[in-house]
Amino acid sequence: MDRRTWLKSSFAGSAALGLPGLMLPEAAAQEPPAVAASRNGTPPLRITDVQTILTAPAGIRLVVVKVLTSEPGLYGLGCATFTQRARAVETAIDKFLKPFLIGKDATRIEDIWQSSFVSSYWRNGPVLGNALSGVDMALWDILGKRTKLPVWAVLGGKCREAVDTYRHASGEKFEDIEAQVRKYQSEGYRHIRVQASVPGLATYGSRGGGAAGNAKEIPLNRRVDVWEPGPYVRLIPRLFEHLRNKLGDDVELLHDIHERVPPILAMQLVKDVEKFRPFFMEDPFAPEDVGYFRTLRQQTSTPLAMGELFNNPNEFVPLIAERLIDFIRIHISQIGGLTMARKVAAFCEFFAVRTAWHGPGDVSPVGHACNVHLDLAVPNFGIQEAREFSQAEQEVFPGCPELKDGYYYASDKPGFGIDIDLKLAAKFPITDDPPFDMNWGTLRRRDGTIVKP
Ligand code: GCO
Ligand code: MG
Repeated sequence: MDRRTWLKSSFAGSAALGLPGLMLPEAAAQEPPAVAASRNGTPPLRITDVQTILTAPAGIRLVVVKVLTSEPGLYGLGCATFTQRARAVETAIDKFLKPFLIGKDATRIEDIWQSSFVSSYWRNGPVLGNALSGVDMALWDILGKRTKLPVWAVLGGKCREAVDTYRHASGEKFEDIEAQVRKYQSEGYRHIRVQASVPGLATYGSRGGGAAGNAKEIPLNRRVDVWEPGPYVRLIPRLFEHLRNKLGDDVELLHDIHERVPPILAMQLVKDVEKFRPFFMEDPFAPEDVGYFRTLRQQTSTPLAMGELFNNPNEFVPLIAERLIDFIRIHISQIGGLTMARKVAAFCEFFAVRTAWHGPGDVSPVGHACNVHLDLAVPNFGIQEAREFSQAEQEVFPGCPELKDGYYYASDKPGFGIDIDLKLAAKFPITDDPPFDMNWGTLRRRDGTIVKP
């Protein structure tokens, strides 16, 4: 019996179950009156195209998706930015998701998420997660535009008027970092992430330091950035001490360990800075070492933030359910977009975990808009990583979230309130040579051992 006959036979009984005419995919045209009535005269909204836009107005490879519909002029935008593998995400969308989605009902956001998620059989992971996110966010943007509501209203309305943010201060000299913190305070920021570079070492989040094998004549893929954890974990507590002595307690200080040190040293560092009351210490461990959180939690009450590298629920559900972290730092497009992120936020609520979505330069302005709309609508909002959008970004993406006095403000326009100028976006093509920033995968100890970046 071929599949079609089997389907027909297995659904034949649906009437008996009171499911009037459960439609087979190709029977969509003959919608049962109930379904047609539910659209009260509005024609079915079909997906007519899925376009992938790669642009780099700030020199960072961004991937944005535009979903077009059967309603003239109605389209949505979504972020699918995995900057280290931009072309791979483009292929996943153009070659696989697009043919799977054309003609489908654009209002069925959850069903499209679930069916796209399993359409590759093997699922989760950064490439497929970002591809799905681009489409998913765009469908929420469309729903907002169609209902003439901002997405924060579609999600249940505002829990606050604006979104508190944090910015990055970094440098080699403590005085330089202190000066940056003071500058941000004068601009209204209350939360500042502080990163210091270790002289002679390539330190995360702070230029300076040094890299041995980086002479220009060495091919990019064979360059080496030298890193040693010891000097770093002994330096950061001194940085916090300096800043607390100079700035007092009124400023919230954050720090990103960026999973770069052996777990036991990360535990030492998190405990050593406890007396300086950091707002949170981020990514003490790599996703592969989350088992250490149970031990760390027993030994310190320093707030812990984790998650930008997560793209599988099995990575974050146990950490949240066991109350082993305090802030979830997920990069929303890595987990498939808004449909999944709003569930993560709701799940976190039951365990007093607050949101702190990933928000650096390799989240597109569309992704930032999505972050902000969700931040406004969830009760357990914690803080939002922010960045100032460059002039070029604001021109390519009219409607970027506004940043004022340390707060992000979302637009009241329908959808995410952000658009894209395709002509202008094309003026900032991404570079394919090299295909990604080769400062990932080049970090090594002095003895040449590779280090997680
Ligand atoms: C952060 C992150 C970023 C990442 C970057 C990777 O906390 O903002 O750690 O800086 O390293 O997004 O591409
Ligand atoms: Mg980080």
